[in-house]
Amino acid sequence: MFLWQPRLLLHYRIQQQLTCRCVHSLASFQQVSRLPERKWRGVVFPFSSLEGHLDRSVDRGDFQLFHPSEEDLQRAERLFTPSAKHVILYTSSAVRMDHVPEIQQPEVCFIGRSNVGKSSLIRSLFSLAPEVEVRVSKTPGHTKKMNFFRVGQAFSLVDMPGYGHKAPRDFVDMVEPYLQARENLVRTFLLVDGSVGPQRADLVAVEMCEEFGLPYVMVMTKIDKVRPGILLPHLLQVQNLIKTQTKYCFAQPFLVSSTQFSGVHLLRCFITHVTGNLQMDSTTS
Ligand SMILES: Nc1nc2c(ncn2[C@@H]2O[C@H](COP(=O)(O)OP(=O)(O)O)[C@@H](O)[C@H]2O)c(=O)[nH]1
Ligand SMILES: [Mg+2]
Repeated sequence: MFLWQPRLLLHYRIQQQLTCRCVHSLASFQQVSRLPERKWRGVVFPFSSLEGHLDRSVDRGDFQLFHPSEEDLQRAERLFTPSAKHVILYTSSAVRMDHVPEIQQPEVCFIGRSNVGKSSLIRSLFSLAPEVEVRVSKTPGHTKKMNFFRVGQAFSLVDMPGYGHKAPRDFVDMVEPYLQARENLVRTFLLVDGSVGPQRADLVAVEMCEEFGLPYVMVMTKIDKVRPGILLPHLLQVQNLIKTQTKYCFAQPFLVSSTQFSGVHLLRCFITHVTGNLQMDSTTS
């Protein structure tokens, strides 16, 4: 019996490694705020790391419209932290509007080209609840269903099938009717790959949001993949697009990296705010 114990221990450790869904050290604002000031500001407000590379003539105002305090960020984080009374979970998937769950709470949804990083971003938003199952695929067009998540009684969140490569029908059949008919939808997040900039399919999505008159926000993903010299022109392209061709888009494009957690805390706070769970005095949305 004694002889078997080390093996049992090893077996237990391997099992633990297989089942352990550890929380990343940058996942929580509370942890990040312990970093040196410049570093945590760079993680929480990614624009602050880019600002120095911008020409002086560029107006910085639009990039910092939503600028919550540390206290707001902390309050928002509580909503993304599960407890016995505040359960965060994947609830269901739907392929048609008549399969969509009836929900009273405000809802936000994430749309964008296949592979832009929708599921990864949702997984990092929910990283403080690692038991929430968000599937991230290696193959483009994997998310062919609308996947619904519930954050306690506060709001629900939807991961949408991607448009573009291999998935145009899913988009027309599911996403468009959803966007037009969903009454509790308070904000749509349109994701654009920050490492490649806006593509033709993204412009079509912008036109669609405008046609439907949806309040939406543009989010640039994968900002860790490229250096500022490449990312900045893409950001300015998006800003110009918002300024010149949109009426319903929030003026500030958000920047995120799901792998580095950059911009994720800020986005949590914005979602908390637009779903009516965080009152703020000094910000426009
Ligand atoms: N470097 C980097 N890769 C990312 C990031 N977000 C997503 N990816 C990768 O991009 C691919 C597509 O991501 P996924 O979330 O499945 O995209 P979706 O099809 O829009 O849901 C995956 O291989 C991810 O690992 C990011 O912020 N940084
Ligand atoms: Mg996906």
